Amino acid sequence: VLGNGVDLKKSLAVKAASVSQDGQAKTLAEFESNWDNFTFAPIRESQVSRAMTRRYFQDLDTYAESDIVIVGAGSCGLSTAFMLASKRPDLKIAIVEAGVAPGGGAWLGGQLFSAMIMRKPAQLFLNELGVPYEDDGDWVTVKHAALFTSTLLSKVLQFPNVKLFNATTVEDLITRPAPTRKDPNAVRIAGVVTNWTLVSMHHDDQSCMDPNTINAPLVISTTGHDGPFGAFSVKRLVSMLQIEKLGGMRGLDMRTAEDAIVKRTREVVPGLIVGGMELSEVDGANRMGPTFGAMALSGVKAAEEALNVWDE
Ligand code: AHZ
Repeated sequence: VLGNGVDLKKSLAVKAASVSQDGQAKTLAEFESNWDNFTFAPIRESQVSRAMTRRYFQDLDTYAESDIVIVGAGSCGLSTAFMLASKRPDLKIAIVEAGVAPGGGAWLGGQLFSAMIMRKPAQLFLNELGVPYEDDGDWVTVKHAALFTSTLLSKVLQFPNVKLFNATTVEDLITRPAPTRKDPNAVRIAGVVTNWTLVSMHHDDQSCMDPNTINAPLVISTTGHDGPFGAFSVKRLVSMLQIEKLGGMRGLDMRTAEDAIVKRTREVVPGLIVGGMELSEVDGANRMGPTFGAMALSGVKAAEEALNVWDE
C-alpha cells in the first residue's frame, strides 16, 4: 500500500484488465511492466485481405481517370509530386513507380556514401520540405540522403490527392491524334499503360498478360537516365516517331549539367513533360553525378510547367 492509501497490487490489476481485455490502452506507457495480459484487438484473416484489396481496387478505380500521372518516384518525380500536391489539392495525382521501393537513386549520396550534397539555391526546396542541412557556403549537406528521401516520401504520401502505385511499371503511353501542319502524324499523350512490374518482367516467357491503363491529360515522366528501365518515355517517343532521335546523355560535368537540366525541364511533346535525368537523354545534356539540387529544382519547374499547361 502506497503512502497515499493506494493499493499498488490492486491498481496494477485494474490497469492490466483495462489494457488487455479490449485492446483500448490510451498510451503505450500503460503497458510498462504489464505485458503478461497483453493482447491485440481481435481480427479474422479475411478482414485483412478485404481491407487491403478493397482499398487498392478503390484506388485503381479512382485513379483510372487522373489529372496528372507522374512516372517514376525518384528524387525528381517525388519533388514534382510534392510541389504539385501542395499547390493544387484539387488535382488527382497518380505516381507510378516500377520498383517496390520508391526513391530511385536518392537513398545514398553518391557511390555508396550517405551524405547528400545540394548546390544552392536548392536549399530553398529543403527549407520548404523541412529537411535539416549543414550550410557549406555554395552548397549544403544533408547528413544522410535517406533523411531527404524519407521526409519527401512521407510528405508526398500524406497528401490526400496523391496515390503511389509502386511495383507498377509504365509499359507504354496512351496517345490521341493531334495532327499539325508540319506533322500530320503528331499525337498528344493522354495517359499511361501499366502493368505490375513482376508481370512486365515476364512478358517474354508468359503469354496473355495484357496491361492496364490510366487516362490523364498530362503525364510527367521522370524515369532517370538510360538503364534497365530508365528514360522509358523518351525512348518510346522515338519509336513512335514523335521525336527524331535522342541526344544521348553526355559525360559528367557538374558545372553545366545541373543548370541545363533545370532550364530544359519542359513539355517535350503535347501532354508529356519530362524532368530529371530522363531529360539528359532527350537533349544530350551532361550528367552531374552525385549532386541532387537539379533533381529537386527540376521537380519544382516540372510542377510549374504542368500547372501552366493545365490552366491553358
Ligand atoms: O524505378 C525507377 C526510379 O525509381 C523509375 N522508373 C523507371 N522506368 C519506369 C517505368 N515505369 C515506372 N517505365 C519507372 N517507373 O523511375 C525512377 C527514376 O529515379 P532516378 O533516381 O533514377 O531518376 P531522377 O531523374 O529522379 O534522379 C536522377 C539522380 C541522378 S543520376 C545522376 C548521374 O548519373 O549523373 N545524378 C543524379 C543526381
